[in-house]
Amino acid sequence: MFSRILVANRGEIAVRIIRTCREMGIRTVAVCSEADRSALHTQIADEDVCIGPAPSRDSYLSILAILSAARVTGAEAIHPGFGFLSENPTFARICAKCGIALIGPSEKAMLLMGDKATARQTAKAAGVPVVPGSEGSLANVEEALATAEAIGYPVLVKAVAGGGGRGMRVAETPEALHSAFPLARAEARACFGDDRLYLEKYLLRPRHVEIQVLADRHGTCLSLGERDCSLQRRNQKLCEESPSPVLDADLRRRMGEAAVRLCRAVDYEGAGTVEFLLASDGHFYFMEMNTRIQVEHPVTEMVTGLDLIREQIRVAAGEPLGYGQDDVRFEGHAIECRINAESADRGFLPCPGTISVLHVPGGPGVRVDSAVYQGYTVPPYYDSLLAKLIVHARTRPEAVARMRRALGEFLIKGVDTTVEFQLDLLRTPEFNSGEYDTGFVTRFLDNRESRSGA
Ligand code: MV4
Repeated sequence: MFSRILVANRGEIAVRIIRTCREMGIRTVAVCSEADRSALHTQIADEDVCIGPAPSRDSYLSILAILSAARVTGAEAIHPGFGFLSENPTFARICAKCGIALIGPSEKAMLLMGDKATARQTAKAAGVPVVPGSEGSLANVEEALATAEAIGYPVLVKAVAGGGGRGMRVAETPEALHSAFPLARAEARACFGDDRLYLEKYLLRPRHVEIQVLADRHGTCLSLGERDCSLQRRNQKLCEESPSPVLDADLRRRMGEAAVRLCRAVDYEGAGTVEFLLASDGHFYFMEMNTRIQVEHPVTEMVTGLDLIREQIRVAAGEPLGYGQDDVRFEGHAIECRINAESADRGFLPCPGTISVLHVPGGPGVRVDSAVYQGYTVPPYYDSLLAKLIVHARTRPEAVARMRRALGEFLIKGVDTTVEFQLDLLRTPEFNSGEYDTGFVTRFLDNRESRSGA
């Protein structure tokens, strides 16, 4: 097992990783930017190295600075968390060359899944259902029009280098596709430096249901069940839950088996997430795979009783998982609400500043993953996630009641937060019945604005 791990991240996920390392008796090295010298992750790690100025590109995204920090502190492994370098195949390759273990999948798996057109083809070849669409990337607008003609409108143009919804365009007609194609291409080139596009049939009001997978290098690959992440605003997840209110045991098994087939096809190692779109008729389709630990992983931890960071570290050190699919048991219901430093009534504008008062909820079945403390100043340079509030209870209605109670206890002063907005979402009939889809939050917000006369 590793004796020292460098955590190449900041905020709540860095704190989350350091906590597990401490329980495993592994020493931790935090890296921080000049803006994060008083951040919690910097303070609680065994050692810390300042790796550069506040902007991410000069610190948390600097491969050279991070590998230098690992070298000088003698770290044998790096945990990348999520975002930043976590899905960067170049970083994976350089870590391997330097003899430093990257806690995550291989460069090859990152390359195959990072290219969304290749990921689609790999899924299809592995017998995983994909949305009807193009084979690989589209050479030109004529090929897009021919593909759309074959599968029928509406269609969705997506960037091969995209993911998470960036650079997508819907077209209802050939005329619309004709004008959307060059716009999407320019956008993809500007955003990702890669203008390749692919096309899918646009599904109406699907749910976003993702499968957590875990694989070791000894041939064990397991599904840890699903998370329903349909409550999103502009591709930002707001609230996630497991189990999904709409999956039965049979659908769960079939989606889990499909996710495991894809992972086996790319020799996947570690924790990963296979995202599916679930149509209202019960058909599910592969969307993309995330080759990292995800923000919402605690939801799966609560229902399975596993520590996913611990499992990631064990697998990266070469240990076998030591249990099989039948040993994975799901208990109760878990919900996560993301609390951001944002003004919900100003279009979710980020709201950095100093937290003057902080009271964190507690009590039975309540977990808070956060890196803030009273007196902490939220810097303007990074994303605005302040805390993840996770509850676990025996049934969904009990979990919802527990989340309401816990949100009501949360006291954060000095910055605007999304606590009240989350309470409003939890009061809707759609959330309470579990009958919501990926369009629900936008419809809810549109209604709300028209009511308030905005
Ligand atoms: C789709 C779709 C409908 N049909 N693809 C948005 C995030 C990105 N990962 C893919 N997304 C979508 N892809 C097809 N063929 C609808 C969405 C979508 C969505 C997906 C998940 C969660 C929220 C969403 C909100 C709007 C659109």
